[in-house]
Amino acid sequence: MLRRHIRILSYKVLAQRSYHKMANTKPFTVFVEGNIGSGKTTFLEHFRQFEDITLLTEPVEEWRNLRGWNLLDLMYKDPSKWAMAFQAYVSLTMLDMHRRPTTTPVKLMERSIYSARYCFVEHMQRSGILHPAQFAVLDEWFRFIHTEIPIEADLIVYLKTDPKIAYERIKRRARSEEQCVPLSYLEELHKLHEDWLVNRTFAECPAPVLVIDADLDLSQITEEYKKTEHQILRKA
Ligand code: DCM
Ligand code: MG
Repeated sequence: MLRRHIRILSYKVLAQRSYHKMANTKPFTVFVEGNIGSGKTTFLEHFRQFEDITLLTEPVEEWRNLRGWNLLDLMYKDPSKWAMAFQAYVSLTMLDMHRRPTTTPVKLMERSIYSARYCFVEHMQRSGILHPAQFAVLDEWFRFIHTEIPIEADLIVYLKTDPKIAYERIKRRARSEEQCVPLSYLEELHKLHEDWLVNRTFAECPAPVLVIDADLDLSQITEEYKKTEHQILRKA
């Protein structure tokens, strides 16, 4: 009897130990957030030089090719018809990225399920692109994911950009689907990012925020990116 009791106790200790081991191996997770054209991909590329870091770029190619359909293009061409389907698919693909197992101690991820909800879906709701019933479905999905699936972040890097600069960059990079994007859309998205991450007047912020001046051009921005290395790679 006593032996059995001891055995049960030692199983418990082992279970606790392996739980702590798992907890300790959870990567330091960073979301890179910012407007369209704020340089998120360039920021991630800067970190490619380091070992022991997992870089997860936004799954734009999946949005451009779902069984042959370009949802990104459909959404920009006819938002009131396609915004719902597009954002539903964005949520699914982002959730897949959040849950992707990593073996490195640091994980850097372009955007998150949070910015999808608090910036893009929010804009589509406020501007009337989404019918209130469509918005309700997306919001219920978000709430369910948020409460049932742990999506944790340790840091948010916010690439703060003047919408006019973001607009010029979008014109320059010439992604075909985005050529119709007006400056006013970028201004509205900028305001939502600011309210969410800086002013904190809207929605919860899932991690501490590091604000980067992302207006600088490519020759100077590397210096700005370098300033974040310490916090992201957590060197002593
Ligand atoms: N996008 C969107 N809704 C989201 C996430 C992204 O409409 N929840 C769009 C904005 C861009 C494209 O996808 O046109 C890729 O984003 P970026 O270029 O900012 O990485
Ligand atoms: Mg990008």
